[in-house]
Amino acid sequence: MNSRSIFFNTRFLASVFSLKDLPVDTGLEIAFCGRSNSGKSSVLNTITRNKKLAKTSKTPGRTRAINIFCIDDQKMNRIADLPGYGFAKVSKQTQKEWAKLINAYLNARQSLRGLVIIMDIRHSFKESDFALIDWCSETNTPFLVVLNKSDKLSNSKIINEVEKANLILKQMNLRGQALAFSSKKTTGIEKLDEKLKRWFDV
Ligand SMILES: Nc1nc2c(ncn2[C@@H]2O[C@H](COP(=O)(O)OP(=O)(O)O)[C@@H](O)[C@H]2O)c(=O)[nH]1
Ligand SMILES: [Mg+2]
Repeated sequence: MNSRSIFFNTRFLASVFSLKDLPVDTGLEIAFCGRSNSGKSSVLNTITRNKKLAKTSKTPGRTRAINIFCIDDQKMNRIADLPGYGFAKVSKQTQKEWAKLINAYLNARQSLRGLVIIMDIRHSFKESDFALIDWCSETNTPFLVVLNKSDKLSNSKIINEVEKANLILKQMNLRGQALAFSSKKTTGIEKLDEKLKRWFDV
């Protein structure tokens, strides 16, 4: 791990339930999105090396807000932890409201630099993940697929899943790539760190 990581001073900025409450739309923002329980908050905590930064939960569907974190006070570079989608146990109405908030965020946010789409490596590319990938494709927004919880699989299965994922993206004619990650073991942290730095242009 690079000791000069730009993410070490990341701090919580705001938790918003509506777009009008978002911090000012300048600088650059990278959104962490994915299905509920895929490990969005854990990946964020791993990349910032701060286990207490974003709340993680064993119970899916807990995060209803968009949580914004500031990684750089001067440039106002930020990470947005979006609510998880696709959690069956909340009401259809609540799911609709979350989807609406995520959609509105994606379409409104001028400072959005790229999407980190987090999936459980064992259950990747669900319909809701494809909806995000399609949105990235239509809007020409860079994205990265993070196949999290790789510690749950053997090395050969990990390689298999990454290859499968990259093939899916290639067949869709997309520039996005997939990488294996484990918040638990910090596998893949260098690659993710490098990608995010490039997006933030630092
Ligand atoms: N084994 C394993 N568990 C993980 C990993 N990342 C997250 N988890 C667990 O998955 C659950 C959901 O994580 P969380 O970060 O809250 O997911 P979110 O809902 O997408 O923000 C928690 O119980 C985490 O401890 C990982 O890389 N490996
Ligand atoms: Mg979360």
